[in-house]
Amino acid sequence: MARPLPTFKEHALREDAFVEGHALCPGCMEAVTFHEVGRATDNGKKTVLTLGTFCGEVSTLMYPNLISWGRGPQSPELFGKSLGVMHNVFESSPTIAEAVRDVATVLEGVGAWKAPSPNVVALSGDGGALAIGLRSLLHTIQRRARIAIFVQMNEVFANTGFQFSPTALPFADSSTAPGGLPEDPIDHVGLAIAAGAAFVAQGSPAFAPFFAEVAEEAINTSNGTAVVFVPSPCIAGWKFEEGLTAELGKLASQTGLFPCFRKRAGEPGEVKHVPEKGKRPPVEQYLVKQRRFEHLARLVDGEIRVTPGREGDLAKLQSYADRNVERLKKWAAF
Ligand SMILES: Cc1ncc(C[n+]2csc(CCOP(=O)(O)OP(=O)(O)O)c2C)c(N)n1
Ligand code: SF4
Repeated sequence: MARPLPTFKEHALREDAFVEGHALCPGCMEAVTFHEVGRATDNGKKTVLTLGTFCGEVSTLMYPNLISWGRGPQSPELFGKSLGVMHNVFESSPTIAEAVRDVATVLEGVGAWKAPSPNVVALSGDGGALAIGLRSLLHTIQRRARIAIFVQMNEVFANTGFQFSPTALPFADSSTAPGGLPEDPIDHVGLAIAAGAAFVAQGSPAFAPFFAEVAEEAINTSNGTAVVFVPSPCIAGWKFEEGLTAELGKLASQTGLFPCFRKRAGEPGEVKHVPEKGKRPPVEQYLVKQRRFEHLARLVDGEIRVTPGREGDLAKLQSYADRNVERLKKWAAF
């Protein structure tokens, strides 16, 4: 990295780039993520965002009536505060970001770009990055493109009707896989590391200092691709009560289903915010707060009631959480 990373306080005092008016659902984690990413890009460099089609795009760019990105009207001398947004097709956010970086590199090479090298940031959903766009993601990483990618992990194709995504937890209900599928989700962290990413992280803005560090480190990665997977509670698709977004963000890590993780290539990584086995909250504590799992277990008078006959499926989910933590520890040591 070119310079020391800012402290959490310095990060928090930076100017945001995600502004009022967006139409994300109240309680959507993506809004919190975008504020943090916005602050991390306020570092004196022009920022170019590429947005695939996902909730974070369709709900923030309704041109010409609504544009929720930018740092307000700035004078031309404040080039380092400016932010350009490129909307691209569903699966191509990393590829378009890579092209932006290539153009910037050529302009710098011929002396036509005299400002500091820009921040180039790709945003997409998990369907865009890990289902239809997996090729785009992995090849951009493999080419060591100097961009940062933030993937919103809501485990469904939300904006088109909550269809199944390969990141979905076993037995999570979706519109195209009612009751969910029994298979483990795709190993997204492992795929990004195996493809050669310079920095890979998973983290929820519910762990604010951790997420700020990870966002800053990703934006400031200059020797390859940085990929950050952001577990993103989706109030409309997961069907939880208002006010639970941060709690679900924390439980996702603490149960071992989506632990906080970070690793720089060639250095030991860390798995964080997940207690040792035996001290972790059982997965049903997380599941009963979401109606997408109500066929497995639900809360009755404050007590967890497992649906008769589904005990084995719950055990499978618990086994996945435990194996997931062990697998991430292995990737951390890779
Ligand atoms: C090639 C292609 N196939 C399908 C679509 C329709 N489409 C647009 S966004 C989307 C789902 C996006 O899912 P995800 O990336 O997970 O983002 P989310 O909606 O959950 O935020 C689909 C299927 C498309 N735009 N282009
Ligand atoms: S549908 Fe889900 S991901 Fe989309 S804006 Fe609403 S809460 Fe966010």
